[in-house]
Amino acid sequence: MDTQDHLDQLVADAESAFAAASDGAGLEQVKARFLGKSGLLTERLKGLGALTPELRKSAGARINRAKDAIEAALDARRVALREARLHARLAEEALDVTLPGRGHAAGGLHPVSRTLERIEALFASIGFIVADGPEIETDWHNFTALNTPENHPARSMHDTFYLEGREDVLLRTHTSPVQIRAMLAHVARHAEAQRMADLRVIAPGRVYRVDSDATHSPMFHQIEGLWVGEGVSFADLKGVIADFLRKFFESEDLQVRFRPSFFPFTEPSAEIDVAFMSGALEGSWLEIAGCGMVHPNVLRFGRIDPERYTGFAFGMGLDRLTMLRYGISDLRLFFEGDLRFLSQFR
Ligand code: 2U9
Repeated sequence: MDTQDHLDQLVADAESAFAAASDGAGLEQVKARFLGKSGLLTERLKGLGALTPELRKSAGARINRAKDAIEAALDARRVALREARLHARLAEEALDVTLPGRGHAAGGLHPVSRTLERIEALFASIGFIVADGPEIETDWHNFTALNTPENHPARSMHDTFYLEGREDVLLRTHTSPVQIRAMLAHVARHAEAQRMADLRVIAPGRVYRVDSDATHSPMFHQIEGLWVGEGVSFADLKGVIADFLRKFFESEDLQVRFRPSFFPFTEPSAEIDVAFMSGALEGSWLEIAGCGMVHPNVLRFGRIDPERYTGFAFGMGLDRLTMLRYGISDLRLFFEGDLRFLSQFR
């Protein structure tokens, strides 16, 4: 039978074979060579059967000690390999927590959006709802329902963008078609009622006209308002507008005047001017909006009885209001996306 030296040699061989294995899969292969079904140690155990009972006992004990030693060496190598893997991963994924942070590029609302939100909030506080509608409109909603005659210059190709090959579909030239849609929806909702509730809407949005220079852009922003109800008068219009403008410009002593004017959709109509009592623009009158009492024909197109109900409407250029509020002199700055300009409004 084997001497102790041979088993020691076997254990030593296993230890160095385990040490040579560089990963888990390799190690399991080496294990099979010693401890597998026909591994070197297993063969020794099988050989015990040929010995006498006394010899078998002591030889068996020695082989089992060798087996324990090999298994311990195997476990130690498994642990060592697992730790090496972990260290390699930690080194690979190391974070340098001392690096300076990237910081946050804080965005902000566009100045025209800020103006829009301010105006919406001011009108919401007196019961107006915000309405919107399509930017591609029908000729009926944009012109006909607004009492604009067939031969009106605004309808010409020089002023209005029509969709290619169509005469009845266009890019809206004002947000007024939104109020036409709002009137029709409002009337439908009150069809059963004895008396129609007041309709108060503001309609902000993009509008389009064939026009382009330092003070005109082919796309610009409007905000229009409409209040229809029983007994709504020009006095209400003046009060609402003057109140709004003083709040918007944060100037209680702002002067407001109404000059007679003409629009197809209102009668009478007026242009609204303001004069500041202090600041860079002090003393000069600036045109700021248009307004008027809704034309009876327009009410009829909205299915509202002009004998019973009256209304006022107004329209303002959002871009122009923004320029005045912030002291901006070139409209094109709004549409260039230059951060040196925009970041001043954060
Ligand atoms: C309905 C009835 C009437 C809206 C109105 C104006 C006068 C007006 C201009 C201001 C500057 C356009 O952007 S601008 O160039 N607007 O002067 N707008 S009354 O009247 C309406 C709207 C809808 C149903």
